[in-house]
Amino acid sequence: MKRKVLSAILIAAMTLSLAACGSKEAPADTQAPAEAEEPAADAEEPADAEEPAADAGSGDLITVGYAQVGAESDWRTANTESFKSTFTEENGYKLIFDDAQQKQENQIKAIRSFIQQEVDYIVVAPVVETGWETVLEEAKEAGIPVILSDRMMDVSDDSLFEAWVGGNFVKEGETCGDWLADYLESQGRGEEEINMVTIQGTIGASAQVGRTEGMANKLAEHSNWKMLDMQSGEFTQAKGQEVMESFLKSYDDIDVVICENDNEAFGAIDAIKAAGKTCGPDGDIIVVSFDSVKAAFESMIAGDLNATFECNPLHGPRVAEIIQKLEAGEEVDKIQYVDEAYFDTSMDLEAILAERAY
Ligand code: GYE
Repeated sequence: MKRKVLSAILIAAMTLSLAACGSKEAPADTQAPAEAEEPAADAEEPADAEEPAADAGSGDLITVGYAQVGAESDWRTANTESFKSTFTEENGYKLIFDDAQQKQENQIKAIRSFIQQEVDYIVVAPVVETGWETVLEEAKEAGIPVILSDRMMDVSDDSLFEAWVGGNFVKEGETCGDWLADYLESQGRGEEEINMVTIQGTIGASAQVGRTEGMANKLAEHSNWKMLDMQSGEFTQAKGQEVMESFLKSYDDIDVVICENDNEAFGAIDAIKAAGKTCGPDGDIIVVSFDSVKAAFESMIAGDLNATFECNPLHGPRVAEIIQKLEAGEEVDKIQYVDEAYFDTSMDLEAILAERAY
């Protein structure tokens, strides 16, 4: 069925190719078959980014290709949901969603497919920071604006993207270090030798690089803090558990475990309990993490997690605002940080959880 629709589009496109060539605003009648045949729910379905080339333009709809990292965490699920609920046909968009399963090569393929489909905008949440120049040049040559969201890209020419919106990961790491200093002080442990381990995120991802760096800045301020080990838990619960199991085998005096996202902390907590140890405010090991998803509040309420440093995933409306400004020919701020807070067990967590959007 879908193939037939594509053939129809291709035939229509070929007939009108001279008129439509190179134009993002193809004549409305070229798009009519696609509009009529494609159910509205299509925008919600993960479209296959590998489909053969066809102009993805949809009449008056703005077509947006989103190259998503994967589905590795609660944060990511909330982020995907934010895009799917924002970029709807009702709101004037056609979303082509691609899940790269945490692999950069898949994201590069998805971006190339978006270029082939002549989308109006490409949005990327890059898995890692480096290695994007070539594919971004290709998008630029095709005249398709690229917007980065969530994680950053490290590119020498910043005209390769229009704007970036996301969390300030270094600041998140520093907030974590400051919180830890205050907490230890409040426990009368300000001068004690403190042994720490870190379960890092995906190595080379901005969220990993920034949080590790922010925490390292604070570590340098406390000569009694010792970082015993750091290993990647790939931002997943399963890997977080695995890494914590191995840390517990190697070190018998861990005071603090820093998890670079909440899901890794859930895995670490399981590993700590399985090893017969305790954690949280009344336990042997202090556990802190990043994101502040709903399940992290439940974990704090259960007495397992000590604190979580917020990272807001609701970037759909923020990216839509950037697109609307670009459509109107307005200037957009190149780098847009989102304000973020933190939460710990001294707060009224039940009340905060009741109001929490993710
Ligand atoms: O912390 C983690 C997710 O890039 C900020 O990616 C994001 C991170 C987030 O897998 O849970």
